[in-house]
Amino acid sequence: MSKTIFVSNRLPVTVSKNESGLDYKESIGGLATGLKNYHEQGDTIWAGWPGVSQDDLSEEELSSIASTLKSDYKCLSVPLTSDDVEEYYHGFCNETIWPLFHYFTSAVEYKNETWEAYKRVNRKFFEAVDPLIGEDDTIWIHDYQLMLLPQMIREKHPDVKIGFFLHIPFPSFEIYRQMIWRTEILEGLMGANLIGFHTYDYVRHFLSSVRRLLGHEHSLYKMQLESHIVQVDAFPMGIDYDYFANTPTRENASQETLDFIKSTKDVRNIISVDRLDYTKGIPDRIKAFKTFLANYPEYREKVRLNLIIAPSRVGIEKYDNLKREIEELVSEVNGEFGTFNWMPVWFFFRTVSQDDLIAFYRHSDVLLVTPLRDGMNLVAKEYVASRTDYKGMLVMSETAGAASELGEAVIVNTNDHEAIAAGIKMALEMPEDDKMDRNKNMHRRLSRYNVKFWAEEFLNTLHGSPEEKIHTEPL
Ligand code: GDG
Repeated sequence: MSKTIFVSNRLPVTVSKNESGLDYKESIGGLATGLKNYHEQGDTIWAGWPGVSQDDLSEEELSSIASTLKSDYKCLSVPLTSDDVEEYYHGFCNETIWPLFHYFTSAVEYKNETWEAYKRVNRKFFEAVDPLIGEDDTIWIHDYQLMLLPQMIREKHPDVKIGFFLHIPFPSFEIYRQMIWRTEILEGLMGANLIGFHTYDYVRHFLSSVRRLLGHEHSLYKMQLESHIVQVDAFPMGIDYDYFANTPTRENASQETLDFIKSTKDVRNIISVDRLDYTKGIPDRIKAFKTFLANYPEYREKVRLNLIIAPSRVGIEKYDNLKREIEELVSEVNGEFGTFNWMPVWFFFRTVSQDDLIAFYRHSDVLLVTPLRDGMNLVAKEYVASRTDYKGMLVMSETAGAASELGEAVIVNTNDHEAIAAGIKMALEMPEDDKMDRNKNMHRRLSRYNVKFWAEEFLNTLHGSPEEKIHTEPL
């Protein structure tokens, strides 16, 4: 019987080791929640690194993790050493690919050792997955950590269906060509039968790099190679709309969050939610809020910015410096504009539960999402879906993938603080019926193109089924 194998760097469950033993927790993030239902119901196996280095574990712990993941979660553990994590994940993935693909070219580091580690770890994933592969199986590989894996699998299993989805932007050719190992990476990806991106811009950029670096022309998004046909297309990832729209706030949110919400009901609330990352544009967002308070003094004491930032890539210098920069900017705004009765910016450096997040979304008049670059940005979609009263308004930068789907939001240039300030004002003052109309349109789209639709559309296209994707946008 055929099965589907998902492969991603991290699993939908994260293992950690503490004094009382091994702990298993659901992973946070769009991919984990997105494919969860599929994985729970279908004939699937999910392969990935469980989140704890193998050198921190005894032989017994390693085999206990492998068997628990297999029996309780249908997952295959791909063990990585702390050197792998350091050189491949922190190194090549996060110091080379991540900044380059998000257009932060001056932050990119090119090191032969980390490239070697990237190849080595992609091979480890191959060796872990290889014994599972049957000739009728489908393999769906996710994201920038595993771009060499499709070709490794293709060489050994020429007839299996291999899909690849990139969750981050694919940059324009002028940016991508700066990558030293640009050809090897493209060749790795071209082992897939289907390569998916969030937007048509990324599809175009990818096809242009393939044409200029590998010489393959496409016809209607398809390229005929000697061994197989590669199809490339846009599959904008959706969210679990029903969950965000229908979860009752009061039953599931924590008392602390409900008390917080009660205490802020007399001011207009602006919220922003991100992982700590320099691509998310957090310093510019705080500066823009400062401009808002300077330009529109009538809003002082009447509005507050709740900045929720989830810790990410802790211990890495760039990220620690970013946190300090944010702290300084927050104190600067609070020092300059705060009064004895009012603090303009509230900064929370922690993760909150998904139900608390929904409570925050529902309570906020505006969600401010201003990434410098973002593959999609699911937070924007979750906010709109959670506000089933249609009374919130999204202010979003044009450089988030989600901006091409949520055109009814207030769209701004993230570098233009004056424009963001004016956008906040516009969102706060938008007439109710205008806001309702815009939100209803966005709700219709989000409920139809939800995460289930996304996964099914990708897999149907990969299988070349009758529901195969029909192009709606020209290249
Ligand atoms: C990558 C791409 C693309 C955040 N803080 C908390 C929390 N979250 C959840 C959000 C959302 C997810 O994490 C973040 O997703 P994003 O899409 O905003 O961003 P990335 O993590 O950078 O994801 C991105 C995505 O992949 C999917 O393809 O959209 O462009 O960079 O679901 O709700 N969840 C909880 N507590 C938090 O504190 N529970």
